[in-house]
Amino acid sequence: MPFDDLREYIARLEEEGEAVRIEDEVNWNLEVGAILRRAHEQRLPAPFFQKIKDYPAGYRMFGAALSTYRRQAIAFDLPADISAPDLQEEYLRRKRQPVKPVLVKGGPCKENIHTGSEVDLLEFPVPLLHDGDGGRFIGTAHLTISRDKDTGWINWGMYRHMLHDRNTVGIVAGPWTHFGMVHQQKHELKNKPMEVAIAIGVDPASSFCAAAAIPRGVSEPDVAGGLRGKPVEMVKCETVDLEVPATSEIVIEGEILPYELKEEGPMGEFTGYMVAHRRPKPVIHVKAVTHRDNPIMSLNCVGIPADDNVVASMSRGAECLEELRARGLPVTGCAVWIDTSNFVIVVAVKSPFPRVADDIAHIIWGSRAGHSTPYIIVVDDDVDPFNMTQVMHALVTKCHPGRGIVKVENTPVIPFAPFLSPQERDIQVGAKVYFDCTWPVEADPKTLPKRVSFAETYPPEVQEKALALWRKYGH
Ligand SMILES: Cc1cc2nc3c(=O)[nH]c(=O)nc-3n(C[C@H](O)[C@H](O)[C@H](O)COP(=O)(O)O)c2cc1C
Ligand SMILES: [Mn+2]
Repeated sequence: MPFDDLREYIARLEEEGEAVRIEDEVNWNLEVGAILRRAHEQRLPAPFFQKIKDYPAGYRMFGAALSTYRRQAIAFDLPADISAPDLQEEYLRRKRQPVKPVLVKGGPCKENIHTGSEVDLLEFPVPLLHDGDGGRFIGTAHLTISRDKDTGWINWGMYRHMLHDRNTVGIVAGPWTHFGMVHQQKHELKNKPMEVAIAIGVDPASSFCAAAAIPRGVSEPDVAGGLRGKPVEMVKCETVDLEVPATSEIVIEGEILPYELKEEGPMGEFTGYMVAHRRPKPVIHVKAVTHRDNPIMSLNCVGIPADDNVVASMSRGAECLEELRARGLPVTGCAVWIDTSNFVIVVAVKSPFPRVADDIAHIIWGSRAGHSTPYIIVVDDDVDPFNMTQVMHALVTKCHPGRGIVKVENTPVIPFAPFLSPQERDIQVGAKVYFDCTWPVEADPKTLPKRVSFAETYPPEVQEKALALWRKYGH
């Protein structure tokens, strides 16, 4: 059965040993961040903080909801130990069967309604996550909801929100994101305000869709319904023309005025560095806040992998796989390694023609899911793209250090990459590279080096004998 809210999901994670209740009082000022950071880095259970300093009993915080494949599998009601490729295939299968949300009259998110001068975002335990952050961040695991009024396209994304004061927050959405595009093209350039809703603490399928690499024009709520096999129940906002999931823990409604900017950041980033400086960013003026009784503030403390950016690891790999298959390329797997801050995509292919790696790299860079990937590795189909050891072996043995490494310069990049120069970050132009680790298909097979391994070097009967001997000796 799909989870109807965050609370049901946390209860299931607790049963599976994937979440832990922290009963000791914790401070929103760095302590919550440190405990969560440790959990992300060590792959510890998701912490569910019960008592927050300075806040009333019942106001809780919950982090790392989807930061492992295991938790994602549980979120989709799949066996927790499903393999990464099977998880991708199931995601793609369900995504092909979208289910539109349904509008309901009311819901738990309306248990408390504050509008106008009653709005006070400091009512909630907003964390200072990293020492050096430019402020407390209220949006680090949430849905930022917006609409393209020309087409009706609803977009959910996860774009960070720094708290400025009791009724304004910032937003950082890259120009390559769907929010960034609609904000710039449909609002700012037309000098129009843009309505926004932020839903914090939602059911896991919806939360997944905010951070997943879902193509342009596709409404994330429809995909969330598909992933759940049941529509998401939505309620109308109080002050803006948008809908939010009825079971959201906290809802923030507001609008962005054209060209209004306020200093924002910095913040620890998903690359494991703090690269971007404090910069002027758009501001959301909050018109209303609604919340459940005893709300749960969901959060991430991004940095060295792995936090909820693992949602992007899984979905980007899946989306690229689908995109490459749609072009008729015999791709057998597509992996984004979670330990690489999603900077590496590995594609396994049965090469249909010489230099297919060049086509693969450019198709990935031309897609929403793969656009910002600085490193692409293409391997033959006998390599498991999820197996870092196998891929590194292929890289150092099959990729020619001259011909096999192909750089593209003067290309759009995301500004967070720590290796970029300050100037490159400013203009968001830099370089990307692909590594062709496939044998040339045009080569005479007899000229290709033969691999030396147990599975490939010995006749089956000798292998069987060796295995039997090892079994006898307990291995
Ligand atoms: C924890 C977390 C924080 C994120 N923060 C941001 C952010 O501040 N700005 C941004 O542009 N993308 C951020 N992302 C990535 C976007 O959520 C992701 O690119 C998503 O696909 C955007 O939705 P869209 O494709 O509909 O634009 C974050 C992702 C996660 C998991
Ligand atoms: Mn989108």
